[in-house]
Amino acid sequence: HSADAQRTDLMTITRFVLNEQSKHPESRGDFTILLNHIVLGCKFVCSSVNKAGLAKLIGLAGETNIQGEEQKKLDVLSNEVFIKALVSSGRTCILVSEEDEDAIIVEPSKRGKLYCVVFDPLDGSSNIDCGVSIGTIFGIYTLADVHEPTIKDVLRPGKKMVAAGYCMYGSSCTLVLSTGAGVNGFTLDPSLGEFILTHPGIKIPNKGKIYSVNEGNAKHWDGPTTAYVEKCKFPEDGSSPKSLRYIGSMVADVHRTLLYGGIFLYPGDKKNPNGKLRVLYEVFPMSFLVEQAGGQSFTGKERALDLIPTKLHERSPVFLGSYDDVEEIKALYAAEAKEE
Ligand code: P6P
Repeated sequence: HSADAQRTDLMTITRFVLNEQSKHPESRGDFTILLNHIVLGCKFVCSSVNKAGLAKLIGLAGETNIQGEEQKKLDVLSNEVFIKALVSSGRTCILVSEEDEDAIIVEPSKRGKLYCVVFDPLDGSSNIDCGVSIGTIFGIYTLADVHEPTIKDVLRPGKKMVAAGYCMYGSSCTLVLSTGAGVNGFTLDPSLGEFILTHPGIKIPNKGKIYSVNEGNAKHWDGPTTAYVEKCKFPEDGSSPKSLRYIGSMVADVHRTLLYGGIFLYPGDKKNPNGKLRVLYEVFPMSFLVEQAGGQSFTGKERALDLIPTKLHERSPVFLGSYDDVEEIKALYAAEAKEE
């Protein structure tokens, strides 16, 4: 009987968010409308990414298609789709995209009073051609009051975000979302065109057996990162070494970390003291999700969500994942700071 109940009681992301909304009687449904437009963008990108391989085969991607139009690169296409979806929601006032140097101030007639959205429309897009999972990452701030939006409305610490999420385009299309009350995962059922709740209440294990870092940068790492990775490989307490899993696509590496536990590191190094990952639309949203799932995220100096960005595309080192694993690397950075 329970299996039948499961099959007929489909919890779609729309129903889920409406249920959340009903807990806030004062809410006018603006967030639900915004989220529905983000979901629409994810569905479109999912279908385009899945066709990309095929498009390449039939000579569409990158060359002129049968109408003689230049086929857009997927990351450019995804960016346009999300900007159009977010603007047409009528609930946004300022957007920041990894693909656009400057913030996008929504024109007044289409401006909503409430939300600022920062996003990477297709993170890891260099992995498309070899079929590695890629994803969209987004974070949402609200404006305190109605005013002419400026980038000051998005240069705020990640802890001020009201929601964050990612959509991973892989063997299945999975959207993981937090609105500040835990983390939930939804999988797209293409036959319904709906995201169905498949991972309710994601909790990251307190300690994991996996570390995830690009070992190819080891030559340039600082002392604490070098010491930590050494401990993962040659533990002194007789425990077994951790496994290394590194996909090189942040959404895939973070999704695995959330579900299986462990630690994901993109440290700074001598070449790039701030590492590679962007604060607003990679570090903040992923840190928000990991904290909501019971883990933590650290920059090498402070809690990642406390960081106050000064530039839209600023980078930061990040160490995120299982609470106890991140504690260990925090202790190594604290010890180094004490010596200085
Ligand atoms: P590296 C993908 O290009 C990306 O922005 C993230 O998705 C990923 O975590 C990182 O860069 C991989 O960087 O230097 O290890 O190839």
